Amino acid sequence: MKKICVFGLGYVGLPTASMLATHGFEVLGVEIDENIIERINNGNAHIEEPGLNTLVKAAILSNNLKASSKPIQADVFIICVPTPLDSEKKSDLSYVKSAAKSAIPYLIKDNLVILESTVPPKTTEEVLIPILKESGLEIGTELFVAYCPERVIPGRVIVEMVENDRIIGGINEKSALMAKEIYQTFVEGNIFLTDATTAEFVKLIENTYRDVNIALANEFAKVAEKIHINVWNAIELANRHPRVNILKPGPGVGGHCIPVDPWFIVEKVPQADLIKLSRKINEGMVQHIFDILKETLGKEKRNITIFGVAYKGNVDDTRGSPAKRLIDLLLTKNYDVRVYDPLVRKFRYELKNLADSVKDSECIVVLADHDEFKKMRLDEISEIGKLMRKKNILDARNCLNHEIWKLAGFDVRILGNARMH
Ligand code: SAJ
Repeated sequence: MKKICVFGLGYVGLPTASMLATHGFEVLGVEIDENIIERINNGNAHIEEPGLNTLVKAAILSNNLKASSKPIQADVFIICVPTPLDSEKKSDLSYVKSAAKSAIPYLIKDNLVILESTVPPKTTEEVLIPILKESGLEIGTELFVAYCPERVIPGRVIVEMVENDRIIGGINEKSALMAKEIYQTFVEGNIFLTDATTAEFVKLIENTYRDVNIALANEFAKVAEKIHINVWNAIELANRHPRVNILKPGPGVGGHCIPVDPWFIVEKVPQADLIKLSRKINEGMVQHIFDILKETLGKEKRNITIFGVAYKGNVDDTRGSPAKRLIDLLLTKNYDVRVYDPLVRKFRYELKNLADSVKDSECIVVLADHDEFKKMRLDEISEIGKLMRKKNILDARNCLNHEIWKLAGFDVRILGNARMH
């Protein structure tokens, strides 16, 4: 049975290690956090993801998955560690470098090293390979290297890890073919082979494409407010065109990928102006939401309630959430802010229950389109209204049933719909 060593047991590494361990490989997951190591060895996932806990349990019970702080000799080494942005919007590759360095003593002839982490173009060639050369093995003939990005969407990781097409970039054809042999044991989508730099670039342009199109939707929303139309109706009608798919305006772009990946292109090619401008537009939506609030409530000290601090609807993840920056801004401008999110368990600001979050509030701002908000009934909304000092609501996701909020006596405002503010 082939042995695989997976560096990083996070959002990508843990599902990948567990999937491989239940598809014929003996897998060792290398993790720096001792608590995570212990939880996984007890068969428990530390990440909320549908189906992941079952997969981890099966992998552990099969004895083909173990978590540890140290690597072992193996046939394949897969690096799935985080690549965050630093304060200058540059990629922090320190985790990739330390994972590669920790593998050096264990590398032997005919090993394969696969990088999955999202990285700037040319990282495999210019950063990873120079480190791997310290093994003394001849790259491309004795040691094989590939880049294989994931494209799973949080909330559907297990399904998409199997169903999505996969791109594999080898530093040579043999490396790509060796990597394909590993992924085709569980990937039911098509597997496409290319070179490492192209594969790195493919991952970045997928997410950058999304960021630029979200920026376009946000720009349409701001234009619509100026010309007094409802951007949501306009987008719905425009998307009836067979070749148009305009995305949704919102309070900004969160998550640990979309707001990050475009900067990896700009880092390599600073002339990428449209990519930079799109980031600026998306980051600027927090200020735009604040401006609508200020215009609605006036400047004096006001009580605001935030509904939803997750980075998007129906997830419990707050990484990169625009809610953090809006709350920071409101607090610096002397607003009182209370936060309610039915899914989020930990957040930098105190999370209140529903009643306490709206008590004496003058405006609710919906930032995440959780189903719970969409399904609120008239009687619940009326109860909320009774607790508030003023019945205003700003729907930055256009996700509510506005008619029943108006029935309950609320002034309803919607991002991108000037008629509603
Ligand atoms: N958003 C909008 N308007 C939209 C779509 C999204 O404002 O029309 C916002 C969301 O509210 C959220 C942010 O953008 O704050 C990102 O959400 P998302 O659903 O677009 O992306 P993620 O981060 O959950 O997952 C993305 C996916 N990439 C693409 O759809 C191209 C996923 O396939 C990637 O694997 C993932 O990034 C990743 O890990 O790279």
